[in-house]
Amino acid sequence: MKRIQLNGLWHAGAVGGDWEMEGQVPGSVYGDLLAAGRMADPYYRENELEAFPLMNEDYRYSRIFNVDREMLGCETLLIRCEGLDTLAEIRLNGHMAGQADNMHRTWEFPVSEWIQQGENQLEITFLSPLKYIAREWDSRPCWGSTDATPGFQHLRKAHCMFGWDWGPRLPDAGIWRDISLVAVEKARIVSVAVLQEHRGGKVYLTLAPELDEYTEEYLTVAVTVTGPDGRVFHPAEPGGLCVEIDQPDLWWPSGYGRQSLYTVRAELKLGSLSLDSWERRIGLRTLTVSRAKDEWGEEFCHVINGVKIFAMGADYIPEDSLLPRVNPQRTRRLLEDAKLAHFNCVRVWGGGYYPDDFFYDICDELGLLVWQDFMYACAYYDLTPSFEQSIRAEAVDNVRRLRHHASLALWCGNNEMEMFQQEALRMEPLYSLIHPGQPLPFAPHRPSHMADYIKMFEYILPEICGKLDPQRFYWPASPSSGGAFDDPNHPDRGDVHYWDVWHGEKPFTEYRKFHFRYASEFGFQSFPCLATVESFTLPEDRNIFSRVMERHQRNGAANGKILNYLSQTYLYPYDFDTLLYASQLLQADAIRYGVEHWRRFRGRCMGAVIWQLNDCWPVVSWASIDYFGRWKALHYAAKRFFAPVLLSALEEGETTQNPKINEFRTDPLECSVTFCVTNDTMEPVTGRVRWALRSPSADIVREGCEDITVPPLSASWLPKLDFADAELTSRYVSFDWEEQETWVSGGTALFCAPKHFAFADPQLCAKADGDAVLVTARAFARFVEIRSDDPDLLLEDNYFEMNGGQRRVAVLRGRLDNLTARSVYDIGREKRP
Ligand code: BMA
Repeated sequence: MKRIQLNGLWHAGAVGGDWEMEGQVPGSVYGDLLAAGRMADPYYRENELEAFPLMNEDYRYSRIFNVDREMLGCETLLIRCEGLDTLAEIRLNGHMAGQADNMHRTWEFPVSEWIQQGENQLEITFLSPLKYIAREWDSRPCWGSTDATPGFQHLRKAHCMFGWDWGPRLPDAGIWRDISLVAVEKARIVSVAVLQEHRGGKVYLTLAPELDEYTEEYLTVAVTVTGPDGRVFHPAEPGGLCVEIDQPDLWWPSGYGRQSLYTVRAELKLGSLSLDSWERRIGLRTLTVSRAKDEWGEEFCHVINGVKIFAMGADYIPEDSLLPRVNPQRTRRLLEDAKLAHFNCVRVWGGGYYPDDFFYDICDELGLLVWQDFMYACAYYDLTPSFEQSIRAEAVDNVRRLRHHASLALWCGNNEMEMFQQEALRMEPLYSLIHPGQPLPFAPHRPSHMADYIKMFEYILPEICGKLDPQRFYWPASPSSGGAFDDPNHPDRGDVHYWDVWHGEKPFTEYRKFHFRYASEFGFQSFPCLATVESFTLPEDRNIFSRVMERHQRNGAANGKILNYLSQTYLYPYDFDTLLYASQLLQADAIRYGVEHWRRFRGRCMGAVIWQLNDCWPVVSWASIDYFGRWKALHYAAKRFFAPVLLSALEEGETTQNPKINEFRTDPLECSVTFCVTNDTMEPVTGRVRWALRSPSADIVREGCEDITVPPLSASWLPKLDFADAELTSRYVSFDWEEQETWVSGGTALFCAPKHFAFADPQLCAKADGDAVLVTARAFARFVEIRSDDPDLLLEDNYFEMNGGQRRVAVLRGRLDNLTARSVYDIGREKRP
């Protein structure tokens, strides 16, 4: 097989426009308009509003390429497009070679009849996505996320490009992935499925090549498998497709073992002539999801090589609204930052696009299990014949492309559509009673939607997965309890999306009322840091209720929601920067509350996947890492609460029993702490729990310790400690878990809201000390934040607790100019000069 890469510089411009610009391929219209100075930065202030209508135009890309005689001699010639966004007409030398209408597909257009030796002209016209969805919406209105442009679901394009409750409306277009001319000689390899059988301590690989043949001649496929140690394995009999691997070096997720990868190579041959080859890295492992029944209902957990793991991670969204800016270096840094925070799992959310191969390669290398949604989210779909044909081809393309990845844990049909449909079913009767004649806002507009849902997610997609990737678990939706609208968000079965905290405005303590089997979405918003806010604002915009700040808050009136939660927890911050800081502490504490609770019930709960990992532009959102890759307090907290061995405290105090302090109560307030050590390693851990009741100056009032051994993959509770005599607002408990005198995990617990605690001034001082920061505190300091003039400074730890004393924190990246430190003590106090 021969290939001419057609990436590079193309001519580009709006159809009917009297101007032209350079078109970078792969790239996009917005990318090229920006580069040509024909559009302002859409992330700055409210520039998005100018950028959006530009997609009412059609845009044309064209280039010339040369073809030699040898190429022309091949059996077939194809224009191969790895990604066309979205509605495109492809012309070669003026002939219509084909049309595309699905950005998630790989397109091939036969051009043998039009191609010529020498110069050829390829032209691709992208039709306005906005005009298309508006037309479709007019003829077939149906509910979809109201944060996106109506009708988005009628187009197989990343839904969030039309806006989401964390993303801008920038429905870009273009040749967003590689494009080439492919010449097939005799035959080629379309794809290869690799099946694994683990038996008797060995692994047996069976390859199933899919070929595209243009000859009757006898073809063979030569297979080799190369181990991470360089050992080469061949099929027992020549030309065979089965390979036996003895002493297999198994692939494990992060925290459970190595991420060993084997390289599988299949070479298509005609006699000794090599026609084509296929080479991929795979991991040897068994990987599934257990739904075994148990005393609580039905478990839902990933099982790797027979080991049930607790999934720790977050939901991943597109890394940029302008896709050309996504690249392997940026993705690797993001995923390495996830691993640094002890993630072993990421969920690729269904409202974006199927990431590039490099995303999965990196997950394979880092040991991050991938929960892979198909790209459907928060919308009803009409399963017309053309839509069905399109989504079948889309699924085949992506299952074939991704199925060899070691990290791919499961396929999931869609995001939240079983839940919305079931909700609609449940609520409609009541709603029509209360609002006669008015349809329920998110009700399906057509009875066919229910049937179409079942056909798509409980027949078409599982059938394709079953055929092309039979060894991988398929789950109909997230959340689901198994399908067929059977109570998809049931707490005792399947996965759940829990939003009473945040969307439901319930207090953090609410998390403790639930023992979900697998929480695949839960979240809390915060503002990004000042440097990130400054990237899209003018000084006069830096008020959370300014037009610009609200433009960069897409979840309705959520800036007010943050303030509401803040009022329950912290003193009122005096300045904008402190408000940003306080919001991040809220987010970190909220999520810590939930995750620690579910990890204390390891075995019953086996997954905590936080909404969301990253941002696609500078915005107020649920992300733990912002658009510029800057860690919020939440990501530092995740590094602690996702630690393989975690000591956490179930504290009882005012916030858990009587948050409204003016309410008169008859029964005494319980002040107690119950410790629990969760061990998510495959070895038993032995260590000491040290605790101390302390004053605001961190002086010890009372202390104790206990030595325990925690079996592997389990959680051990210690007896409850009663602190009824503790002064509510001026006593706190510190706790630490040490193994062989080395600190491993710990924290502090208050018995009242931080706003009511009598913090002493810790007089924090942070100094550079070689490749570390030395922090000194003269009293208890909560959520110590170290900053420098470098907003991209990354430390081994930050936003941590100090019980007075000193701490040395290593620098992972960035500069240490003008170090400053602050803590909760500083919230609600005038800034010191
Ligand atoms: C869930 C997700 C996303 C959304 C998030 C925050 O619904 O599936 O659609 O962005 O909550 O609201």
